[in-house]
This record gives sequence, C-alpha cells and structure tokens, in this order.
Amino acid sequence: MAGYEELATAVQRGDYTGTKNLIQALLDEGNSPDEIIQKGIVVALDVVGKQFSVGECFIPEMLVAAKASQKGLDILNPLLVKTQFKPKGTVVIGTVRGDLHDIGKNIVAMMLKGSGFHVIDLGFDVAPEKFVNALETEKALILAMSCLLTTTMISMENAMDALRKAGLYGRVKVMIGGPPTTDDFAKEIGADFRGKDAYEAVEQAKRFVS
Ligand code: B12
Repeated sequence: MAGYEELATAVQRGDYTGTKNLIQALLDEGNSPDEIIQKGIVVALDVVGKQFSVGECFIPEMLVAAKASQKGLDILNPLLVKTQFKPKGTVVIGTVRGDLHDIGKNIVAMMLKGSGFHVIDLGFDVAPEKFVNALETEKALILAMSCLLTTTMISMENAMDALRKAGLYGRVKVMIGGPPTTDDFAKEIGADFRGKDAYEAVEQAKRFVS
C-alpha cells in the first residue's frame, strides 16, 4: 500500500520516478487527486521550505523538489480538469512580475478548470501590461494573481494600478493569493478577495460569476 509520507519523501528527495509511481499507486487505491496534492505534494514543499529558511537545505534542493512536484502534478492535471460543465466564465491567472514560483498558481488554475472555468494561464513573472492585455483580449471576468515572495507583493499593487489606468478596475473581479498576502493587503491594493488555497479560489470564483 502506497502512503502519503512515502510520497512526501520522494518529492523532497527529487525522486521523479518514485513520485510518479507513488501517485499512480495512490490513485489506483482510490485516493482523490486533491488529497494527493494536499497530503503529499504540499506537505513535502512545506518541509523543504522550512528547511530552507533555517539553512538546512539550499536552492538546488528546493528546485529538485519543485520539479518532482511538477512531474506529479502532470499526472494529476488531466484528472482535475476533466469537467462536464459549460464554461462558467473566463479567468486570467498568473504569478506576478519578478516571481518564479508557479506550483501553487498551477494548482489554482487546475482546480478552476476542473470547476468549469475557462482559464488563461499567463505563467510566471507576468508584467502588469500582460495581465491587462489578456483581460481585454479574452474579455475575462476574473483576474487571479499569485505571489510567494514578500518582495514581489509590490508587483500586485502595480498590476492593480495598470488595471485602473486601462479602465478595467471595477469591471474585472480580482483575487489574490500566496503566503505573504493578507486580507488587509488585498484591501489596501483594491483587490476584491484574498484566498488562502485553491479551494477558496474556486469558491470565490463561483461567487463572482453567480
Ligand atoms: C519550490 C520553491 C522554490 C522553487 C520554485 C519553483 C517553482 N516552479 O515554483 C525555486 C527553487 C525556483 C525557488 C526560488 C526562490 N525562492 Co522559493 N520556495 C519554494 C518553496 C519550497 C515551495 C513553494 C511552493 O510551491 N509551495 C506549494 C504551493 C502549493 O503552495 P502555494 O504556492 O502557497 O500555493 C497555495 C496557496 O498559497 C494558494 N494560492 C497560491 N496562489 C494563489 C492565487 C490565488 C488567486 C488564490 C486565491 C490562492 C493562491 O493556493 C495554492 C494551492 O493551495 C517555498 C516554501 C514554502 N513553504 O512555500 C519557498 C519560498 C517561497 N522561497 C523563498 C525564497 C527566498 C526564494 C528565492 C528568493 C531564493 C533565492 N535566494 O534565490 C528564490 C526566488 C526566485 C524568484 N524570483 O521567484 C522563500 C520566500 C520568503 C519570502 N517570504 O519572501 C520561501 C518561503 C522559502 C523560505 N522559507 O524562506 N523557490
């Protein structure tokens, strides 16, 4: 029987084959993709992050753990995005300028797709103008921005300014997320919502379009 602890260890070690095999085994045993993400992948990255902050691991270790996570998410992605609903609305999503962290953003994007949203994923290190262009071209209802670094929170503020300049502020609903963000910060920059995880992102997106 495959276990979540084993999976978290494989991710932390950057054991790509182990990660893929354990995810497949957990799926075969009837575990849900969301559970596998939360109890295996997110737990592993949390441990690596804590080790990094106390100098017990370094960038290469963070990188291999991130790559192993991505390999795992590649298996889970098609299962999460399978949906029988008509698109509920379009969401433009991206990690803000200067920030290369995209695992959490990818999970949010996958869950939104799985819940019936049409998702335009701009990737990471996204410039404010790129968000604006995509929102205009796609006639999107929702903008979702992610950031993991305290130093890139300013890029969210810059993106909000770009929205104001383009006349999109108030016409597009904005949600933000990522560990350094808070409800107060969301209010301060004029975002409509700050979510702590992908579930909250989906629930809020549904409220935005209802
Ligand atoms: C993996 C990782 C990396 C990888 C990223 C690879 C990739 N493709 O993403 C690499 C090695 C490249 C990296 C680089 C760096 N990293 Co790094 N990294 C991490 C690590 C270990 C995991 C991040 C992660 O993926 N978590 C798992 C995902 C699932 O969680 P999440 O992103 O929080 O997303 C969830 C929620 O936040 C929410 N969410 C996210 N986005 C959104 C958006 C919306 C709209 C909503 C509603 C919700 C939402 O939902 C998600 C799913 O539930 C974290 C530690 C940690 N515990 O977070 C450090 C961490 C984020 N990194 C850190 C640092 C310092 C760096 C570097 C500056 C290191 C350096 N000296 O170079 C560089 C910066 C590079 C850059 N310019 O971005 C610090 C940040 C400190 C800070 N507060 O600023 C952390 C916290 C480590 C630490 N403890 O010190 N990193």
